[in-house]
Amino acid sequence: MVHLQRAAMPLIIAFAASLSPSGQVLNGSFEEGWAHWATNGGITLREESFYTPSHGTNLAVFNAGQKTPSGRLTQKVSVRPGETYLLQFDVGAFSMVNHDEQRLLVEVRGKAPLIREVASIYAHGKGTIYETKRFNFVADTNQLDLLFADGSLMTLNVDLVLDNIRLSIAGEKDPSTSDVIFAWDANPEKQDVLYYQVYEIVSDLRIKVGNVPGKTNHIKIPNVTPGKHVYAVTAVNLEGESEDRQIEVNVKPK
Ligand SMILES: [Ca+2]
Repeated sequence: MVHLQRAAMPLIIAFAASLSPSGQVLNGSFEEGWAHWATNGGITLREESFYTPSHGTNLAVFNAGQKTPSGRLTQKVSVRPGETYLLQFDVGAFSMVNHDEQRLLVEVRGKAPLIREVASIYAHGKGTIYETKRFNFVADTNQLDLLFADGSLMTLNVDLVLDNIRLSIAGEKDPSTSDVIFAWDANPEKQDVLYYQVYEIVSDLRIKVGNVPGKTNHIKIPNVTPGKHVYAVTAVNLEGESEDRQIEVNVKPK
């Protein structure tokens, strides 16, 4: 018989820490495929090809190949109750031929629905176009369901795309980022500018930063990451004419 020397026995023989990172969407850019996501219906994972991702190499594509708009994507996220969060994602439309609308239904559910929105985007007939959408909510429990579902009314020769989903505590800044204030001079001969549209140009993509009214000649772009960024401002007047100017900004690391 083997006598165990009790005093030599460890009190704890196995110790595992299971940390579920709080307030984060995991694999929000789909670089690990569908890891951490549940999917069903007409949704496919695509690599960079004729679709352009807004971040990394992979993206989610809804209703590709003229499928019915049935795709759904869900993830459970741990959060701190009472905290205000910012949900951001890049919703896009892909078409080589039309300017049709694609719609993404966005829900965040805790004990109650915290966000229930339709994110709309129009294709530009020249490939993929994205717009970054931002929604704030206050967590009402410690685990939330995120749901993204295809709500498009048309799917012929147009697809809905989604990339770069991220969650952060609202108002909390990434310390490496800077705010960029970007100003331009209006042409004094042209008083009829209705609004300016500001875009960031990332390779061949235009990602909308915001619109400002025609009387405003500047925009503040918050939380810009270090490195080179190219922005474009388009002035649109009553006659529907538009003019485009581009500028490169080099944000220095802090
Ligand atoms: Ca991606």
